[in-house]
Amino acid sequence: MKPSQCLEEIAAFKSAYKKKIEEVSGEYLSESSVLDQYQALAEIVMDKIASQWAKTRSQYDEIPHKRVYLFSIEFLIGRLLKAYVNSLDMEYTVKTAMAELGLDYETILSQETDPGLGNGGLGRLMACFLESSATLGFPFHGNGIHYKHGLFEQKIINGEQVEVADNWLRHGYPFEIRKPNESVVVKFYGNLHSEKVNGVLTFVHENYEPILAVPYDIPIKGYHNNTVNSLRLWSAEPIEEFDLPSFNEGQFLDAVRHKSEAEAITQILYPNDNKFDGKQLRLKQEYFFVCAGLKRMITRFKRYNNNCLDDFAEKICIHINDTHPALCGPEMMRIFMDEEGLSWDDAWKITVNSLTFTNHTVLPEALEKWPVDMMKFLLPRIYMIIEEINRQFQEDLRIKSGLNELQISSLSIIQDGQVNMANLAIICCHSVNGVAALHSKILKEETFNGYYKLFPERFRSVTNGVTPRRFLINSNTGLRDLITESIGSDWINNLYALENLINFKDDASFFERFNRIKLENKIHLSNHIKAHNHIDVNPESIFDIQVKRIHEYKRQLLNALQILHLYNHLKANPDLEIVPRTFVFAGKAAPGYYFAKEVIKLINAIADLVNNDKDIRDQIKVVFLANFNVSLGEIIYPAANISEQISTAGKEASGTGNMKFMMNGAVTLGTMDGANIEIHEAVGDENIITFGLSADEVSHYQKNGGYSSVQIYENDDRIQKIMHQLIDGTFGHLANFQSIYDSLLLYNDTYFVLKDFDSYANAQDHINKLYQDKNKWFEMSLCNVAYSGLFSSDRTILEYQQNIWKTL
Ligand code: GP0
Repeated sequence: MKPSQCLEEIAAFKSAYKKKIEEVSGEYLSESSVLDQYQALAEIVMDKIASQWAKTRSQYDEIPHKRVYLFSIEFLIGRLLKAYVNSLDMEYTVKTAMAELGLDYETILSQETDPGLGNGGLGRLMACFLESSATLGFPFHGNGIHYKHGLFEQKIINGEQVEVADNWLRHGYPFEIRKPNESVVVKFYGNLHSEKVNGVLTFVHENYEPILAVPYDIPIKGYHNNTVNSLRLWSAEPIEEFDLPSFNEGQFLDAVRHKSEAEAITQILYPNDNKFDGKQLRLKQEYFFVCAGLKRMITRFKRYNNNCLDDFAEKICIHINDTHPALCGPEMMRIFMDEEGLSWDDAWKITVNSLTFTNHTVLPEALEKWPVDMMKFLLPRIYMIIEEINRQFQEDLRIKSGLNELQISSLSIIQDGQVNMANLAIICCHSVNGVAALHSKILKEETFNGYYKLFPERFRSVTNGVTPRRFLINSNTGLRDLITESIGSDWINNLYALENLINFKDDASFFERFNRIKLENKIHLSNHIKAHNHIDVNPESIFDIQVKRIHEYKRQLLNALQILHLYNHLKANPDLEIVPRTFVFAGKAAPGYYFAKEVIKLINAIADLVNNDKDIRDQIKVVFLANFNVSLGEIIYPAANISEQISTAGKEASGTGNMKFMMNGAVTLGTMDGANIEIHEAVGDENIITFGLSADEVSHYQKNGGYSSVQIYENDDRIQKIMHQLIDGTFGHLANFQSIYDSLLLYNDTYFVLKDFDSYANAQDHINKLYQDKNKWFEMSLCNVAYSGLFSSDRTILEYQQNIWKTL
């Protein structure tokens, strides 16, 4: 753009913005609040997006590419305003205009709520998929739930997690459009009766409870292109505001009850990560968005395909994100048979040929199993179809597989009075994939081995990825500009081009700038820490960071115990000099997860001990940042030197935080688990620090009754000392970590914390040495950025397109 054009654009923006402020607030700019200023900017941006949105929709309709619908119970989209501005290529205009108007752009952006419509990795991955697909210009739409309250807000009070209800819709949400005319009725409970219609046995659902599903659409804008896809979130409402008959009878409370029971379905996101919690309301949520999403999509498909469903599976792919939307299988069967009049066999062909499924965990406690009685009561027709799918599947096995009855029943969808949702998903989908190479291997060899032997061709692997637009380009502008100045801008749409950065590994001025950018990002995080935790940290220290959900298998405990040991070591050796370290933690624990909450408490107790001990001379600092969410992540990832990825091997399906850190130049300290293995392969042994048991070793111990943690304890003074400190009043007479002590020694340390302790402590020691060599560390950090190309979700989406959705 010519400078004169640029000036014109800025002037035009300024006058449009001033006008918009008046529209949204009825005040002049000078009188407006920051919230008004945010609202006005959001509306201007939405106006720009709306026209591209309409255009994308009509182009998709004209040229009917195969489209993919992604069903997920979580979409953790993060704040959108900055992402929209940058994807519209308006960053310069908006920033300059704001500055000229005397406004602070960052403050305006911070007015936006961060919608917490997901728990962690799984929901965030879906948001990355949406962004990458739009950037690739590919028709891909999300279907999920419009939770009134997203994931709780975490406060840390007296060192403990306190949950506060989230209210992301408090000031309204400018990026969604309610579409009441596209509402759908979803039916729960009731009973079935069968009748012959034209000689065909049909099932009629009676006495059900109807609930209205109302969609809200959020635009998903591609980066620097004209594609705008949609994320459709369904909200539950009563069919009529008040149940008139009861109202007229004067039973006011009954009438209101109906309304609140309907709305309850989409009131709140269940706050569990990697854990199944079999509440009936959750099952209602699962069916609710599956039914509404499919119904709308099939209606639309018929409209554009002369009412004919024949080539549905050639034109549509429905992707099931984990098993939460696995009722897509039976629900499609129901719609095709009961509403569209197809035969079982025709309906089944279309169903299986259009459905694909991703598994995200092998933890047994996370696998969904619904009690048959609950499902039958809530969804009588769906349960009946599941029974029939299962009957036919088993019948088929008897004829074709040569398996015995015991083997056949081990593959049943219904077992011990429960519906096994993973089994349902595998049987209803033509593709099943894991999210990293090791994870997919475990699925084939262990978790789903029986099915793998039956349908080897269904099983695939696609390693996760993250969008570089959100996690590097928009959140680490210093590094972004340095990269673009060094290698041009191709990398933004082809992350593999980052490899060209290797040419700068001996370039002194690049070295200097690269380090300065990291330091600036660390200062930025230090300011956040100061403002929120009132702790002074040294930006020159090593920033060693573990941010993710708090979970035993992720082993925040291992990190905490190692810090306690390091503290003991410094106390015992008062003259010892180490490279100063700042250990940063953040992450939420499920409200009912006692142990995880104890770990948070322990981390904060260690922080108090260490940060306030003069003997430590500020050589180490420990910080627990409250309320980890996407926005906080955007401040944290660019500031990290060390990325802690220390799960018990075999337990973390992939991890995606590991990729976000890597892109920003942090060096992984990790176990050989999930995508860490692929990061290791990409950067080479030199540029990652690995430690601990392998997945095979863990699995070997597990099959042989575990290992003896007591034996390790008895032979290691360091471990004896820290174990005692958990219960001897070190953290004050009120803080006693008996449950942690017991889990490690009495209950034999299920997650191999003590087993890996020595190897982890050595790795930490090694880092202390490595970091002192500034050139070496720079090279390691640079290699991590340079080889992060593989971990772009653009690559992930292309693989799904090629191998799974067959849309290329
Ligand atoms: C997996 F089963 N994940 C689940 C779940 O309930 N929640 C969730 O976030 C995560 C995995 O733990 C993961 O390893 C993975 O990368 C992510 O799903 C996306 O595949 C954490 O990063």
